[in-house]
Amino acid sequence: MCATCGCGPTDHHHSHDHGHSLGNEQNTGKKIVTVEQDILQENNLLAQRNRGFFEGRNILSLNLVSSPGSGKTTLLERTLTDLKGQLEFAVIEGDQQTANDADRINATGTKVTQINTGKGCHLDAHMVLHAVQGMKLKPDSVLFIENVGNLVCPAMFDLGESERVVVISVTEGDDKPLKYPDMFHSSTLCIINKIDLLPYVNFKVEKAKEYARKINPNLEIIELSCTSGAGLETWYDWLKSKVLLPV
Ligand SMILES: Nc1nc2c(ncn2[C@@H]2O[C@H](COP(=O)(O)OP(=O)(O)O)[C@@H](O)[C@H]2O)c(=O)[nH]1
Ligand SMILES: [Mg+2]
Repeated sequence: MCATCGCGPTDHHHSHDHGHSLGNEQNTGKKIVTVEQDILQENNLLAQRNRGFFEGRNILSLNLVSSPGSGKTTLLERTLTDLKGQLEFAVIEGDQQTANDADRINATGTKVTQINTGKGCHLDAHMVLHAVQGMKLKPDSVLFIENVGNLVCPAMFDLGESERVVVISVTEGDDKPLKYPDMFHSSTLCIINKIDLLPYVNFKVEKAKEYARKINPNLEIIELSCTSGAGLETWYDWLKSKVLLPV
């Protein structure tokens, strides 16, 4: 059990090749600190295993985190379409229910695996390990992992990713970095999406950047719009620069 959100543990050790549906685990409320430490410790070990797998194959793995609806899947659809033939991609989609996002990714012709977390509000390293085992990922490729939409719990769960990318949209309010600091602290890049809507909302880009850098002075920030295409080239340049990094 995640002590922060009460979602289910990864009590899920049998080997299998089906998608995950976790939930209905008991919450007794006893020894909650110990339980959380144990779960995070186990998660961290598996995350290191994932990281070794990715590094050994020079796979750039990006964990996309955000609130629901900030535009993660749309950003992936644009990226996979615009960079088709330039980079090799695969995607893991995380949602509590449905394969809607996997269907959207599949329509771009990209290899995708959907994980359904049931009552769980985040992906964990164990789920990613299983997904990856069935995906036949190519070396020197890019793996996008779209996490469950939630700015809280995914921050605690290392998936073994190379980088964490937090996406916020201008309809969410510019103080999100201050309200959810763990997510911004643990990310390398912050994408501010939906800038086409700036004329209609009370979102101050400079304030959002100031708050984000107050939490994480090293955070890189890219403003873009998946709808208009503004700023996408900067995102693609960032992506390509990461892929070219030596292992
Ligand atoms: N106006 C505008 N809408 C966007 C933009 N990016 C995504 N959306 C819309 O935001 C909604 C949620 O997008 P989605 O990609 O499903 O978000 P996710 O839950 O983070 O994966 C959809 O209706 C998208 O069309 C953008 O740059 N501008
Ligand atoms: Mg999505």
